[in-house]
Amino acid sequence: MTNISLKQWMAKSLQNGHQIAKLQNILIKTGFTKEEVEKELTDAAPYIETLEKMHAKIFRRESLLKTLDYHLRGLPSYLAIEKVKLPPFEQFLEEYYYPNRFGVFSNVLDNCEAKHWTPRMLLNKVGTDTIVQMQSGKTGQYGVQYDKQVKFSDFISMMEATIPSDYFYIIGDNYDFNHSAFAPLRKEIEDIGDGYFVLEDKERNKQFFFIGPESTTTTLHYDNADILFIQVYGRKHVLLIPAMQVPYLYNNSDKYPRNGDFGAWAPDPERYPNVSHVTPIEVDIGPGDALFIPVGWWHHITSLSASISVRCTNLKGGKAPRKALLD
Ligand SMILES: O=C(O)CCC(=O)C(=O)O
Repeated sequence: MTNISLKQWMAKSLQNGHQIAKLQNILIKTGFTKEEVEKELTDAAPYIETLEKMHAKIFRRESLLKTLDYHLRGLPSYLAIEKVKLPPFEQFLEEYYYPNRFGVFSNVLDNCEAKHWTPRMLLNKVGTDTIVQMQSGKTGQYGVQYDKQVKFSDFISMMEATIPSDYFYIIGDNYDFNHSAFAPLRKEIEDIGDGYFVLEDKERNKQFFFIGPESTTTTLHYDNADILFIQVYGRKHVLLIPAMQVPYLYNNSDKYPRNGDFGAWAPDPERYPNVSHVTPIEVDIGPGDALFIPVGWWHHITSLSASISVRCTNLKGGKAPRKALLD
């Protein structure tokens, strides 16, 4: 049996916990002889044993997450949307950051110049002729293949045309290119009160701009950082799924599920029965609101109008081994 994709399918099935006997039957139905299947399974025995152990380990970890999710549901604050004023930083750490609990905050920009931003106003700050990088023409997930450069004034004119579109969007991943162009904006957003951000050179840059028209969509994913997501202009709809519910998301490969059903958050309950255990939280945010998206929480974000948002990952806080969350 030399077919590599068939071998990969077998490995994946074993990793997902399917029984050898079931694989044997499927292979025989696919046209392999009993002898061929037996030889393959004998040759692969050491690998099969390792995969079975790996499955058992993942199963135990997922059971632990499910148990923690079950316990947390006992706390009314776990899934409740309660919009409050941004608390003093120590309180924020205790009530949101350390317990990995999401939060919706209002009036975060009251002391910031950024509260006055409109797309046209950014032109004066960034420069009309400044070249910026955006995503353009994407057909699925974002990626470098969609990076395009454009004059900032042309970008703003496209935004002002008010045609809902996911065709062009400046996102966090365009940060390397846009870093110096957007530097003048950064100091206008950092004063959100009581020392939330690390402002030393390396860290202060971890503020990423998302600027685009109505209908931009960032499909379901998680990040390996705690995020304070500040909505500066326009409105966005956000769907959030707690980190503890990841065992119900059929995600074995990436921080973005490859499956389109999940990207648009419309999973078919017949194909994905465990999804019924997921309790998504849905919230709209507008100018001056911020969302705390704790590390590992899944999110899906759509703009309901032309929008400017800033993802801040330079929050003060513990230095957890977040690299461990990367697949
Ligand atoms: O606003 C968006 O489109 C996406 C933001 C996001 O997913 C993030 O900051 O991780």
